[in-house]
Amino acid sequence: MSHEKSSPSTDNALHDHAPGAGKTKVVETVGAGGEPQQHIAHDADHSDGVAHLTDNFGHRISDNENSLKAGARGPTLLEDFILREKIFHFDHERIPERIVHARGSGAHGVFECTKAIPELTKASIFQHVGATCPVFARLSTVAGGAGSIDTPRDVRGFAVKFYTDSGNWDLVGNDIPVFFIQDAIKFPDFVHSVKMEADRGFPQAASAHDTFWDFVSLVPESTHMVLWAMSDRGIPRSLRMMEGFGVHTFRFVNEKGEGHFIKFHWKPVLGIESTTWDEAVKIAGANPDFHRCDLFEAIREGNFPQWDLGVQVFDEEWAEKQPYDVLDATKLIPEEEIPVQIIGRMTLNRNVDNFFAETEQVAFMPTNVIPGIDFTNDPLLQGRLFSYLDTQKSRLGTTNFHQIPINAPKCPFHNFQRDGMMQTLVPVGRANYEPNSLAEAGEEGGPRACPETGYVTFPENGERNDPTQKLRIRPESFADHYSQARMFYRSQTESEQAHIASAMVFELSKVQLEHVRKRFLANLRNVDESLAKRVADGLAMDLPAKAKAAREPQDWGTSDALSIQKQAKNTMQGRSIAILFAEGSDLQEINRFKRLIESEGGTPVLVAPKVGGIAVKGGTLKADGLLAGSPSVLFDAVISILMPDQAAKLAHDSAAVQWFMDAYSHCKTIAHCKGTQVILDRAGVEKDDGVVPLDQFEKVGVKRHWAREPKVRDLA
Ligand code: HDE
Repeated sequence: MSHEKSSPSTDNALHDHAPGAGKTKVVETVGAGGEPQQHIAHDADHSDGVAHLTDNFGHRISDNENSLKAGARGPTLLEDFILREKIFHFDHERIPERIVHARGSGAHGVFECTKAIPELTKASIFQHVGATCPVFARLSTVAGGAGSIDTPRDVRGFAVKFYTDSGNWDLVGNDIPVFFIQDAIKFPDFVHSVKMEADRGFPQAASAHDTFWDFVSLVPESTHMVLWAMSDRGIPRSLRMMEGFGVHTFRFVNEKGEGHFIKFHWKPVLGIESTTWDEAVKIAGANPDFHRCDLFEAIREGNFPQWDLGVQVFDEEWAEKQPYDVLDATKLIPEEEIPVQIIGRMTLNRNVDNFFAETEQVAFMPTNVIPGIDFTNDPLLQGRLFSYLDTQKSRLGTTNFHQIPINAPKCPFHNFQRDGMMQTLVPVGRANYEPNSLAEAGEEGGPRACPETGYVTFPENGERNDPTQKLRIRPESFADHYSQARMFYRSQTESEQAHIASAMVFELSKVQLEHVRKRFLANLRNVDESLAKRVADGLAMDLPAKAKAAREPQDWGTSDALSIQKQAKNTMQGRSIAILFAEGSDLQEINRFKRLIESEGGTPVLVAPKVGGIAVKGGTLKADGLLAGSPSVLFDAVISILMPDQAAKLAHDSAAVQWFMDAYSHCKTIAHCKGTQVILDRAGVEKDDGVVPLDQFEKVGVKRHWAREPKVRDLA
């Protein structure tokens, strides 16, 4: 892709103006013509080596402590433009939060093509192995507001903006491969039902309430996704350990104009990991920003999270033979049927400099596609193609949101769009329309359409369809709402199935409308009778009659790719492991474990009853976290190195006892010295494959010991 010369129509005069002519921090972004541009990020004036505080128009401020008053004790004057500008700007700091996905964390990174696929797509980024482009990813929860907790039971958004040399490509997906509804027209209803209830304004960031379950029980197509949300996928351990999915069927188009259907997948290099529900709830109290901190700190420490991008590729002929419709976003394509081929890798390697400017103002749009990637007729996707552009205008306030650095493409862009609020480009000349012949008079004529390289829509968007009819109907091929939900449930391990049942019991126990619970149970019988029975028993309810299914569900077998536990990785990589110590603990031993964890790519965290510096055998040691403030839910495994007298003391400290009790009941590895036994006894921790002496830690590793679960939780 050639970098064209900047057209006068989009010349950006921003770069040489900055408040106070300051020279503080220079941020490089991309100009309208694709050329790098420098913006001065701070409003400080460094011209004589000192940072001078100024107002937004460059006037130096003499006093930032006192407003201007008529007399020392008199009224504040309206003429105090410094005070008024400061308060005025502050009053308008907030913009409307996203109606969904308001809570999110973002990071910059790079995408690299690892397999060239020109036979499938002409997308520039997939033409050569080793081709790279910058990316920005925003990972989010869906239902809660911007300040809500990171670990509710919820779907997670997985949005990636690829700044390619042929324009921005936004892959705006989720961590679950299917969706609640089939048609965009139901989205406002669905979202209203899951957000806090309209009259009372609660619950925040939770699906465990009447209106959500009322909606999903009335809309059987949501059942498949409800199972995913109630599974451990709904409570991820870390944003770095989630899968991502494009959800819809998209289309690749190659140079010859041939199309292939595709599904996008992101596979985390660290493996998939979730929490238990009890753990998620406790993390919310211990650190409501758990996921945001985890992502930020991992990147700051140089432990860059990575995901492989994969595609499932199939053609229309294959699609026709399936017992479901590939245009139906409530269905997935089992990986056993169409394997996922890995074509690239994303590495997030740079934290944002400013949360608001980047993570808050980033505007994702599924309409951002590049030549070689196209949509399909999925009616959910088609609705999204309108919604995202529209929402940015209300969130960011102007049609010129594409000029905000995080949203601007990093390749040239030229057109005749003009003016609008907050216009920061300064186009020169008269050419603001086309066609024009101004060039013939020696004037700048502006850009022209490019038939050879421009975006061409794939012509056959009428799959199994008669485009001459206007109909408001749901195709018959979308009618099976239960078979894949059944396949999902039956693909889970015993303990994962128990988690789904418990999650449903918990959520439905919060539903006060009895008929809603019954209706959901009646639907659930179509998924799996034993699951429905289990949930009914958990609620002490009788099973209602089975709901009539629009189409009788079928047994479609199982798929291991749907289970987290079946794919679990036993690794310290990216995991954080607590080392508990106290007075007299052996420094050498502590350091040995620290080194081991670090060499395996994990993060050791020292936890002690006091943080400032404790006398240990061999020196003084500071802790990273206070025992009472660092519950074991924050770690993936725990190690305890305590002298018997200190252990005896801690055995009477509920924080210490709870620390081990939780690590045990959350099925984590506990490696401990002999002295610790007295606390373990009080915490009810019994020996098993994961409760081991210190010297076995390396062998056992950092994984969950699910076989322990029936001992610590009623899985009935
Ligand atoms: Fe979204 N969605 N969505 N969505 N969505 C938004 O756009 C919408 C859907 C997803 O980190 C909004 O900028 C409609 C599916 C993510 O900034 C809004 C429909 C999937 C994000 C919107 C859907 C998603 C959003 C709110 C049904 C997975 C966060 C703010 C037709 C494939 C992006 C915004 C970020 C955000 C509309 C369904 C993923 C209102 C109408 C399916 C990851 O435009």
